[in-house]
Amino acid sequence: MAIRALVLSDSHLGFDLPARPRIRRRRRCHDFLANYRSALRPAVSGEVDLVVHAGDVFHLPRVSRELVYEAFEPLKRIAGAGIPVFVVPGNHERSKIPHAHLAGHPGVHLFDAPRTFQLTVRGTRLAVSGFPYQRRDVRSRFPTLFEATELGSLDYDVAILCMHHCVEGATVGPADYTFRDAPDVVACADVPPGLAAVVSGHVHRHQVLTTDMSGRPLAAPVLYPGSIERTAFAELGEPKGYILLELAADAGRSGGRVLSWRFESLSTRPMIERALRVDGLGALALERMIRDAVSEAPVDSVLRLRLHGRIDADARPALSATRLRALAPPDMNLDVILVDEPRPRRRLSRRTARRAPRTLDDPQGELALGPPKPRDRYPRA
Ligand SMILES: [Mn+2]
Repeated sequence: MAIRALVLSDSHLGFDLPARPRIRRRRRCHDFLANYRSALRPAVSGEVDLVVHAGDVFHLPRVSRELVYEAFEPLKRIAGAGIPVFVVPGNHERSKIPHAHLAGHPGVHLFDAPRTFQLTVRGTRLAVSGFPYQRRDVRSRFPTLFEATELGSLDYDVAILCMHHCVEGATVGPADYTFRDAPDVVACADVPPGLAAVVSGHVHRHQVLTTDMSGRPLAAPVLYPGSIERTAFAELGEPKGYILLELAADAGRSGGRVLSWRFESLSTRPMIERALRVDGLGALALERMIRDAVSEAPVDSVLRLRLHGRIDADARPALSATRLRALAPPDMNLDVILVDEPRPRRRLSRRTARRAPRTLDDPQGELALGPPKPRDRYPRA
């Protein structure tokens, strides 16, 4: 009988959730929490046999105890109902779940180090292996990390590997950037035999890899559920959701196999990016242009306006955080990028990057928590 797994990743809880907000506006943190709860619904209602969270539970390594409690409360409830939960610490939590004692439950298993958890599900011996995100050189270290899970020395019918890494051939971004042979990318040839599947977070676009770059089949499929909401405009247009997976033992294949998988999509905020030419516009004309763009977007959208051209000094006040806030409906997240300005002054937006300078006429200095600058080469995975 098939084993049913729910796999989600990159919930980025705490995205746009400042500890002490100075300004009241719609925060995107609620979008992430809502989709997190929706993604777990099939587990809460007992439709699956296990749950894997493949990393980046949180958006930042330092989060409040309240948020950790909020994240793990449904996982502990699911585990308490007899459905084991497995969690991979990702790069955003720096390979370690914060306040991990709040995650403590005999049915919630953390990959705090390379290891394998063994259990029997419907008479099938299941091995769930995994390791936390490796910051340095996962490409050369992968074989050693996998060996350290000790899966190779165990008896099992079905095995899966849980991790938080790019695998060669995975794609992201508007230009379909493809991960190839960088030190932070796992080589296809290293995907080991003896597994039904690899499930991974980190890549925010949902995808399933079954072959290497030259079309040869992988030893096991690599499944990415992708992030549960869009963390960046690079994810614009991508469906967001989670994966339901059916696994079974197979006499002819060590580690069993994937019987079926299904991507379940979640509802997301409309995300829109628009380019506007603003050369030589006065304050009034600029404000009208922004107002028109705002009124054409759905009231609950995440809207980014990319302004091209030189902006005159007397038009600049129209771009202040206060003015922009006043223009946007309360449920909209509006962001303005000055494309032709030098970098440090580009982002004058409502969602200001953490270390960015204060916005023009915002005396209190809105310093909302933007996404951290990840060390990863490409993009905010
Ligand atoms: Mn991520």
